[in-house]
Amino acid sequence: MSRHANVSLLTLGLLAVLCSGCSGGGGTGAALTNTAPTAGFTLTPGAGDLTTIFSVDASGSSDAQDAASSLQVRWDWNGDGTYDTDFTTTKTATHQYATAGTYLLRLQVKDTGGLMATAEKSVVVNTAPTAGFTLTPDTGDVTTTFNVDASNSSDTQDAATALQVRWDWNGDGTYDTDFTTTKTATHQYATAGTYLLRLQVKNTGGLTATAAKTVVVKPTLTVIPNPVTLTLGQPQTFTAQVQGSATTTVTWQLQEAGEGSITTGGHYTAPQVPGTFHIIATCVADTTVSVTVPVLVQATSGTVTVQ
Ligand SMILES: [Ca+2]
Ligand SMILES: [Ca+2]
Ligand SMILES: [Ca+2]
Repeated sequence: MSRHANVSLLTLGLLAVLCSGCSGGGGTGAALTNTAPTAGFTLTPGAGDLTTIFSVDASGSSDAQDAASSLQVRWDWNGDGTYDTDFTTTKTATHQYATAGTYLLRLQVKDTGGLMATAEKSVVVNTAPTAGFTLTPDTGDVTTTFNVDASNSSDTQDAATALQVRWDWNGDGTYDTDFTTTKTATHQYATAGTYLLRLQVKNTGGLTATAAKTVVVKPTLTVIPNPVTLTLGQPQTFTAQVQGSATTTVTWQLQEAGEGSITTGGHYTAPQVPGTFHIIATCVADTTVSVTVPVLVQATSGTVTVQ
């Protein structure tokens, strides 16, 4: 019993010493070991131009001892070491740059103990490129290969070779090619129409510019037969083939009025006099598209007299 009591006393004494040391030392240690906050912020957008309002948000900053809400922040917009705002607990701010360039945007965070931390992000303040291109030809038909060349696009910061381009052939707002540094491209249209051909140019800062040109694509018209040789009064049916248009009808007319006759269906009857006449077929879809067929009407079938 006596031995047990001694052990208990010894244990109590030891615990008392340990507790006293722990509790006293722990309290003092917390006060002395304030640690610096951790600085972090988001920048939106990461690049822009002189019209861009950049938003920063340091809400992601933290501190082991302080609530985030009690941390103070300030900003150096241009990384020159001079903070451009006062310390505030408001973590969000906006800034617009007056001059193009690449800036080191710096955040400083201060905790309630006065300890600091900084974080930085690079921000590119760019100017948009200038978009320009040539279109050759600007009028054609559904068999035409149209050539575009955006080589005359330019940028203040980037070499022309670094600029990327893409094309919207039909102006529907959906770009039909991927971005590429190759400035030339070709396109052929399957359907006749007037299209707004749009170029978009992107510089290395991600800024874009567009340019557009109107391209006129006509249907094609083929008349069979063409040309043709007929005898006096001989009938001939002409066939018109329209490509690139939903409306495939044509109108028929004689260039030399009264010399023979032609129906709306293209059924021609040669005149009773020899000579060279012309049939004109015109697209209903586009009256600027027509084909003139020479018709040689001979007095005697199969006999040609050469003097
Ligand atoms: Ca702290
Ligand atoms: Ca500054
Ligand atoms: Ca398109």
